[in-house]
Amino acid sequence: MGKQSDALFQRAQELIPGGVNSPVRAFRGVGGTPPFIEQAQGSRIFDADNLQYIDCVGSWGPMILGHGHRYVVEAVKKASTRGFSFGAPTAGEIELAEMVVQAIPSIEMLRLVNSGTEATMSALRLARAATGRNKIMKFDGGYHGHVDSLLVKAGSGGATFNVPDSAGVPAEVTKLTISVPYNDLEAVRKAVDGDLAAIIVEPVAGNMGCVPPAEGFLQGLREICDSNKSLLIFDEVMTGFRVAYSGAQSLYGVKPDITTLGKVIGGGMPIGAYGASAELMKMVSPLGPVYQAGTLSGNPIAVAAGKSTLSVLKNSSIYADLEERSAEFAAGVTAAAAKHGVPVTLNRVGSMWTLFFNEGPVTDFESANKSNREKFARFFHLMLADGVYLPPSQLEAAFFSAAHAKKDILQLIERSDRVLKKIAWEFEK
Ligand code: HOZ
Repeated sequence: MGKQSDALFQRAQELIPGGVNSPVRAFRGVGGTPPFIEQAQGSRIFDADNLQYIDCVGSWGPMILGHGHRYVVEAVKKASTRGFSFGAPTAGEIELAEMVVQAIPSIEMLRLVNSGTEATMSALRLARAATGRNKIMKFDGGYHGHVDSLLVKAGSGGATFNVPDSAGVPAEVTKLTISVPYNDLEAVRKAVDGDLAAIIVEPVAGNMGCVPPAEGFLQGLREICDSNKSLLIFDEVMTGFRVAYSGAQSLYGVKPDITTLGKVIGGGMPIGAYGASAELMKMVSPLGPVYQAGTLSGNPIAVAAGKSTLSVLKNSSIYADLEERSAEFAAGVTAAAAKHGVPVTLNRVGSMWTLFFNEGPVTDFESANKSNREKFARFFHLMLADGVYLPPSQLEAAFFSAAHAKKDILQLIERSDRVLKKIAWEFEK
């Protein structure tokens, strides 16, 4: 990287594990030194050496409007002049809750928390309390934050660094977690039993790279949960207000019992939420016996960023535009790969996508892991050198924003074409 980033990374490694506050950022999935980011605007990020990149990470999902959207910046400025945190209720929390409830019919009530991890952890607690059961089912390569009981065959960083089951989690906890292959209803049916409280699923997997649900998969999960009297939890931290305003549940027409949210609903500020029917949510303290709390929950600045982001997204043509541009990108890159004879699979749902370096189809963790990681790393670094910032792991999703103009997409296709030509020359001859 540039001199400044290199120096900062050296300093950071003395003080912070791996020099980063979230493992994948350390670039260990691709090698090399991460650029230290100084600022961002629209579709671009700028590092400490003033190098500019087209940003395809978007802070891992939240920045659907692009960086520094005028309206969101104004809302945050205004909120911050009123106070950073009160630890007391505010009108903004009701307004954000109303926006979520209006957008997502399966949610009648919700609780705001500070991260996706808190949201999924709380959703599991609620599901266990509501059913009086103990077991949880998840999917191989599915990642729902660093909740103890969900770090079993987990995707994202764990899978990137080959530690899908974290140390420090008691076996007594993980023995209550069943993990089966994504998109495999037969495996789900075989593993279900009378002690299963809930199935938690990313309705579009985003932490083994982007892997869409097979036709009928989510409907099948709904039916299995209904007949087994288990709850269905959609982890929409990534997909909520991303693949559609009303989330993946509206896109695929399946209603979960509990939904977790994060990322976009905070517009880039730390936030999370879990929501469900009023009947279920009334089990949460102080109304019911499920305890969950947080000093910074409903933080007024995060709420202001979230509200302004959702109000720009609502009734806009943003989702149609994102679909059009993302489809153009996918077609351009796939054509370039075919032209140069590089086998790839580009998985995409709306503005969420991953380029895998194998023939595919990529439908689950096993097929995602068949991607040639060496080629991915080379692709990543050549793109980075050409001013494109991609997720530094094969097992993560990339994101476009409303600020990615047609011009950006054309540049991305052109740069991918150039890079794929080199990859073909280096690997395929
Ligand atoms: N595990 C996160 C995305 N799946 C990455 C978070 C981060 O590094 O910011």
